Formats: sequence, structure tokens, C-alpha cells
Amino acid sequence: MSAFTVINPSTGAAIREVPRADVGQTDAAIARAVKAQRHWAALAPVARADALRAFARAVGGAAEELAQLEVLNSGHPIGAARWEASHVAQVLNYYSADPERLSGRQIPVAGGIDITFHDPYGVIGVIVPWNFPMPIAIWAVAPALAAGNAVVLKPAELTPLTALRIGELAVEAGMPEGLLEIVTGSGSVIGQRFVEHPDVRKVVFTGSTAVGIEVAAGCARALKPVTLELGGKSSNIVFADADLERAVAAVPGSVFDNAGQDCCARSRLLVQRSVYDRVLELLEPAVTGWRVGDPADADSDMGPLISAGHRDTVASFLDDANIAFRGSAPEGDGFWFAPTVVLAEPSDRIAQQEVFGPVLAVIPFEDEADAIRLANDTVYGLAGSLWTENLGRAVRVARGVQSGVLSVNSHASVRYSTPFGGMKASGLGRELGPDAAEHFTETKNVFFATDEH
Ligand code: TAP
Repeated sequence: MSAFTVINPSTGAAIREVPRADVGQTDAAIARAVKAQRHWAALAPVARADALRAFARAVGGAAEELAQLEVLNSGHPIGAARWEASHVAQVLNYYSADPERLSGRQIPVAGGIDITFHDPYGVIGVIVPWNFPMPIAIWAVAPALAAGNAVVLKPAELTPLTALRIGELAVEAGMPEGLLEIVTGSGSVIGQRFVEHPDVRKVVFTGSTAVGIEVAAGCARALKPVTLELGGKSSNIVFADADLERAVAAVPGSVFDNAGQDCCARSRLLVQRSVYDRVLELLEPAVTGWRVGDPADADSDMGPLISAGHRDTVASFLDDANIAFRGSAPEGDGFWFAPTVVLAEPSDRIAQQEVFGPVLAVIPFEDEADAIRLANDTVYGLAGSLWTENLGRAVRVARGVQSGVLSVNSHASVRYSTPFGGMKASGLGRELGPDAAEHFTETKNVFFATDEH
């Protein structure tokens, strides 16, 4: 098997070689998953629940190791990486209840009994991007396994290390061999094969909108369902009646967390014109105080960008930008980029396109209607926040903004117990929340005649 080199984004140094699977090796992984799934689906519900809980315990026990691996491979600050690793265990625990609770319905009909069953698809193909390797993988893996499926998972080429370790932990915890296959290598080979292979019955893709459209088109040709979690250009809307100190204190985290490489990043700050100057005045020290540095240091708020190529892409957005102020970042090796705030017009490239880096575009608005219009003036519709002390306004704006995930007086986006996903060009379908396992099943309706003839 050929191999590729995984790089530490904080130093640019090689970490290790990882196998690059070809189509034949991908097919072999799918074949192992098919076999394991038959055994898995036939187990008693409590056995599958117990196995998932054992898997969760194994991940919990290895949380520090996984977190350190993510610091090394993705440059996530250690505090964030620890949260991500424990989140994997929590998501597995949450969905471990589903094997015993995923019940169908008994529907009243004439002449017999009608029952629905939630049958697993079989094998689910999961394609993961590089920005949150652990959480995004487990959001699909846990409910898919809980519903009785096997999973073949392709991590991003840049960040495969934690997925590989989680795959090992599944086996160490006693999950059947082959049930969770981690296949490393190129997206256009392995991801494409998941889309085409007849034994992969559903695909979950998280990544760019451009690749997502191709994945969806391929799934349409193969008549298989697909969940898409794509890009975003989310807004933070600050009304004049907000608690401004509280709202602005949340801004750096809402856009610079994970160096802005977050599909939910609030990369547009919409500010009511009457408080525009005051908000910028409060924002500057919050941005210059944002600590960019060694991700292994618990005091760092932000690490590097993921690659040299991605840093070039992010930097290109500043070519024609009106920069208001910037924070600082280390010099030297590693793919560092200082947090940056720009003043923008709604139609500017930086206000329309996803930067996927630590760059915030600030745009003034006049009134509530204008704020909703600007928030919706993008092809995307993933996340967003609004800040106001007026309850009626909070309700109206939350209902008016076309996004899958919104928060009022908060910039929280993800809780594993609540649904997550995007509208418009941000995606198709929802992950997480109480119904996620059901999304990995097909409904079978069976009628049992009871009338005597
Ligand atoms: P992509 O380039 O789209 O890559 C995502 C995944 O797809 C990678 O594993 C990639 O493999 C694979 N891939 C590439 N070409 C493929 C093909 N032809 N067929 C099937 N799979 C293929 O995105 P990215 O640059 O890694 O991630 C950044 C994007 O993801 C941003 O737009 C961001 O907003 C979005 N994102 C969205 C969310 C949610 S939840 N909505 C969450 C995180 C990120 P390789 O690694 O080999 O290229």
C-alpha cells in the first residue's frame, strides 16, 4: 500500500506516514463492513447498547491521548482538543440508548395489525473534513452504529490520526472487527468509491459545498440517500438594545475558535448603526488580546491554520480588504495567521464567501428588517447568533433568519442532544439530537392479517 505524510501545522514538520488506500482496498473494507453488519444487526439490542457503552468508556479512558494527537495533527489548542475527545465519548453514550429505544409504530388498520420497523441501511459511508476530525466523525458514526449499521469512514487526508486511533479503540473495546472501518487516503478515490459502491447504502458528507454537490449528484445516480454538512457564512447580529459588553466579549470566540476553521464561525458581525462605533471600540482589545500560539500551551486561545495552502487562501481574502485592526500571531515555521477584523460592504467578497480562517467582516445595519435581510443575503444558512434584550425581537429575528442553528444571546452551535445542520447551500438533512439514529434507518411497514377467512 502506498502512503502519505501527515504534517504538524504548528511546525510544518512531518509526523508520520499513513497508508493511502486504493479502490481495491476500499472495496475490501466495505466487504468487511458488510459481513460485520449482519452479525451486529442480529445481536440483542442490549448487547449493542453495551458494546457502544464499552466503546464510549474506551474513548473516555484514552481522551488525553486523543487530545494530544489532535494538538499534534490539527493544531487545536489543548483545551479544545480535550473537549473534542470527551465529546466523542459523550456522543457514543448518548446514542447507546437507541438500540433499546428505536421503536416503530403500531398503526390502526382494518383486518389486522400494522407495524413499522426501523431497519438499518447496512453500510454507511462517512466522509469527514479536516477542521473537526473527531466530533464530525462521531456525529455520524455513533447514531449509525446504534441503528444497527456498519460504518466505513474516510478522514481528511490532512488529519487522519485521531480517526485511526478511534477505530482501534472500537476494536479494543470489543466492538466487532470490521464494524467501523477507517479508510485513509484521497477523497477523490475513497470518498468517490463510497458514493459509487452498491453496498454503501447511505453517505454522510461534511466538507465544502463544491465537493458536496458532486457527492450528492453521485448519490442521486446510485439512488442512495445523502446527508450534507457544508459551508457557512453565519452572522452575529448585535442590536443597539443588547448587553453590548456581553455580546462583544463573545465575538472573538464565535469567529476565531479553531482559527476560524469552523463551518459555524460567525464570520459576519452585523451591528446596528447607532452602536457601531461603540462595538468596534469594545472589540479591538478583545481581538488584540486573543492569544495565538503553541496549541500545547493551555493559555493559547488559537493555534495555526491547517496547511500552508490554506493559509494562502485565507490571506488572499485580505488583498482588497479594508482592515480595521488585527491581533498577533507567532512568526516562523507553522501556518500562523493573526486574527483580523475588516470593515465590509454586504456585497464584498469577504462578506459573501466562506474564508474558513480568523477573519471577521463587520457590517452596519439600520433596523430589524435590515438585519434579517443582510443575515439572509448569502447562499449559506448554517448558524448564527443574535443579541438583544427585547424578547419579541429575539423571537421575530430567530424566526426570520434562514439558518439551521441559531442562538440568542449566546454563540453556542452544537449540543449533541439537539439537531444540527444547514439550510440553503449549507446542507441537506440534520445530524445529532434525539432523532439521529432514525435517520440511519429505512422504514419497513408490515401488515399482519388477523381476519379469519
Ligand atoms: P473538502 O475539500 O470538501 O473535503 C471534505 C472531505 O471530502 C475530505 O475527506 C476530502 O478528502 C473528501 N473529498 C474530496 N474530494 C472528494 C470527492 N470527489 N468525493 C468524495 N469525497 C471527497 O472540504 P475541506 O476543505 O476538508 O473542509 C472545509 C469545508 O468543510 C468548509 O467549507 C466547511 O464549511 C465545511 N464544513 C462543514 C461542516 C458542517 S457540519 N456543515 C463542518 C465542518 C466543515 P481529502 O482529505 O482527501 O481531500
